[in-house]
Amino acid sequence: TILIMKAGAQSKVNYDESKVEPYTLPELLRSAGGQEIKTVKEWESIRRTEIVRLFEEEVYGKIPAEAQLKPTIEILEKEGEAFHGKAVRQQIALDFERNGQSLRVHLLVYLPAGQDNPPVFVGYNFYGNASITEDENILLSPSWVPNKKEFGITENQITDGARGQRAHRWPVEKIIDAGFGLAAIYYGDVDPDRDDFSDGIHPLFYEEGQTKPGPSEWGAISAWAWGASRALDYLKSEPATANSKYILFGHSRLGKTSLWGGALDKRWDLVIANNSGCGGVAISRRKIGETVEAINTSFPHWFADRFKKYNDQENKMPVDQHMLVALIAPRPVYISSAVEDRWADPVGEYLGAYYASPAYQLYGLETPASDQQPSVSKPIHTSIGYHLRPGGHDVTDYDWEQFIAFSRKHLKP
Ligand code: GTR
Repeated sequence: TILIMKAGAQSKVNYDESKVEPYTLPELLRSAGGQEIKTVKEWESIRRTEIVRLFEEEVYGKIPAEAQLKPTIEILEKEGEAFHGKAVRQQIALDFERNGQSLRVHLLVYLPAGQDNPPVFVGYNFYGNASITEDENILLSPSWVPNKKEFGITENQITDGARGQRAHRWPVEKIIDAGFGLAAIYYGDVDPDRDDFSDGIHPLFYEEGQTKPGPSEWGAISAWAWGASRALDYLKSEPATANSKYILFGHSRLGKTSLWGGALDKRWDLVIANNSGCGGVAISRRKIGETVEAINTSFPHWFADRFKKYNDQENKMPVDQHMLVALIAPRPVYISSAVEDRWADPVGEYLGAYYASPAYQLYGLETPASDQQPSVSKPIHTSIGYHLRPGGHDVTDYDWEQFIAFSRKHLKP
């Protein structure tokens, strides 16, 4: 947890299942005009489009159309040897320029040596690419980062002290051994995670005199979703990965990001959201753990401004988070929860996944059989996959074993 809850919001936290008030979810397969959605065609042409628009306008905020901007590419490292020759390391800078402003996004790519077009996990990290593994050759990003003494970060700058600090969340060598590539991006390169809209990608698209996005325009989560797609543009332009399958992975706020990114960009072949909680996969109407009001209070910059009107008004939302998962159909999606991560509402995370099933069923796909959350360490690997593991808010080897097995099963060539 990077930011601490502001006083007030925290006092109302409920963890008691028996205090969940009865709620009705917005209907997934009925259009705003009342039409029942019975076919893939109706889903894709009518309802899906409506739901994307609702999430854009009411929740995450719309990405400007001009943002499909092409960066200048600088190859910082072409072919580094990594993991005793098992992998090839590449480091790339994507330079975006507009309105006299510029933004540099660093991409770190590991590909299994000698393997053409491997499936690739693409994931954001919290403390810079150098934090994900001990590899000393990883370049340090100069972007703003929240201070963290234990990582040697005291002046909002990543230093050598951050190297390898998050290696336990990124079993890079195991990923390589399993035949997958990994592309890593520091999320603060795209938009520093603070309530400040003068930095990151947003200012490149301001009109004259504008200082922050409009009420229905992109917050930070939309910005991060956008950035992941720009990394994908690059990877798809490279012969070594042009025909790869792409898995968008994210933990926590970055799991919220992977779901929204996966919904917006159909080129993601598979989407994984770990411990994504409120604003991710958890059903907002349950109000267990983090609520809409709590998240909008602690992180006012994550969502569109308009999302704040649903503070303590979840029943007025035209969407709930199962509809976000449904937007990923028919592509496989994997949701993971942790028993002690109660702030993210593990039961609500399962239900968010489960209630997306009707969209997947339109495509004839297999979905979880029961609305009862599976027991601990009993993963489900249907088109909508899910597991609950012991422990707290984190990414563990067990999680990665499931991500890899699920991806193998569903991305067979
Ligand atoms: C918490 C926040 C969660 C989650 C988490 C994280 O403070 O309340 O929504 O995003 O941070 O990203 O680790």
